[in-house]
Amino acid sequence: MIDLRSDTVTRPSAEMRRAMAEAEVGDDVYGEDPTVARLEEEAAAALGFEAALFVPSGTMGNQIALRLHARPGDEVICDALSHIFRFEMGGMAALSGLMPRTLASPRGLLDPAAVEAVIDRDPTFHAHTGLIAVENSHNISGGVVYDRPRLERLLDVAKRNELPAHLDGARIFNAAAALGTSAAALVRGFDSAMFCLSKGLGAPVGSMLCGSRPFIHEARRIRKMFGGGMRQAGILAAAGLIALRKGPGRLAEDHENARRLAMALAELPGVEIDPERVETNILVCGIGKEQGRAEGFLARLQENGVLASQVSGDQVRFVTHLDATGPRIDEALERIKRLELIPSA
Ligand code: TLP
Repeated sequence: MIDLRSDTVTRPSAEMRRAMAEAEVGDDVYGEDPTVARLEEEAAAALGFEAALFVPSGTMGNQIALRLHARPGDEVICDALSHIFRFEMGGMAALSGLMPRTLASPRGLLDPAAVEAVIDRDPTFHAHTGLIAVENSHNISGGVVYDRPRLERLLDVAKRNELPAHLDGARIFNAAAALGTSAAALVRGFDSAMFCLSKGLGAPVGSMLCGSRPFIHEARRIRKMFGGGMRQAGILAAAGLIALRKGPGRLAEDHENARRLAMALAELPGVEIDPERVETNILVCGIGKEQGRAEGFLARLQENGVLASQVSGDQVRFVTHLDATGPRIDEALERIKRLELIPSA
C-alpha cells in the first residue's frame, strides 16, 4: 500500500530511532529535560522567536495560543476551512470560550480588507474581535501558500487594530521551500506561530509553539492545564531535533512529487486538478460522477494499492512525504494511471 493520506503517516528513520534510544532525558514538567530544552532553543532560533515550547500535537499548540491571545466571548477571525475551525473538534469554544468569525476565502487565503471589515470593538452589543489566525500553507485548499506581501498586509491590519496574530504554520517549512525563502521570513510579525515536527519533517510526534519569552512562559502553564505536560519527553525531542535539522532541506522533493501526481491525475477523466496550482506537498482534486465521486474513487484507488483521503463528497486529498519518494512514487503514478478505465455505472 502506498499511503498518501497525509504526511503524518511517516515512520521515524533508523537515525531517529537511534537518537531516541540514546537521548539524554529528565523530567520536563520540572524543566529538567536537556534534549527538550535543546529542541526548544533550536526551534525558536529557526523561526526567529525568543522562545518555543514542545507540545504533543499541532492542535494543542494552536489551542494554547488561542487561549492566551483572546478572552472568553471573543471572536477569532479565521478562514472558513481553517484547521483551527474545522479540524480541532470545536476546541476553541470548548476549551477557551471563543467563537470563530469565519471568512469564506478563495483558496483559503484571508483577504486583508475582508478581515478589517469584520473587526469589531463595539462596546454595547457585539462580541469583540480577539485574534486574527492565519494558516500557511493552507491544508484543505491544497497546500496553498501565502506570499509575504499578503502576510504583510494582514499583519498591518492586525497592528492598526491592536490585535494579536497567530500563525498555524503546521507546514510553514513547506511554504518556505515553495517560495524559496526561510520559515523565519514568513513568520516575522506574528505574535505566535505553531509548526509541526510530525508532518513533512518526519518526526513521530510533536509540534512547537513559538513566541516571546513571557508568552511561552504562560504557554507552559496552559500546556499543563490541557494535559500536555510530558515527563521524559527528550525521547521524542531527540527525533524532533533530527526532523528540524534535516527535514526542511528535502521538502522540495515532496513538492515535485505532488506536481507529478497532479499531472497524472489531471489525465484521468472525471478528475479535476490544475497541476500549475500545486505549490507544496498537498493536492486536493475534484472527483466527478464518472469516477464514482470521492467515495467510489477512493475505493478503486485502494483496490489498486494507493491510499488518499476524503475532503468532501466530491473532493479527495493526496499528500506527498518522505516515505513515498523515488520508486514508491513512480509506482503510485503507475497505479493511478490504471484508473483510467472507469467502471460502467
Ligand atoms: N492536519 C491533519 C488532519 O488533522 C487534517 C492532516 O492530516 O493534514 N494545523 C494544520 C494546518 C494541520 O494540517 C494539522 C493536522 C494541524 C494543525 C494539527 O496537527 P496535529 O495533527 O498534530 O494535532
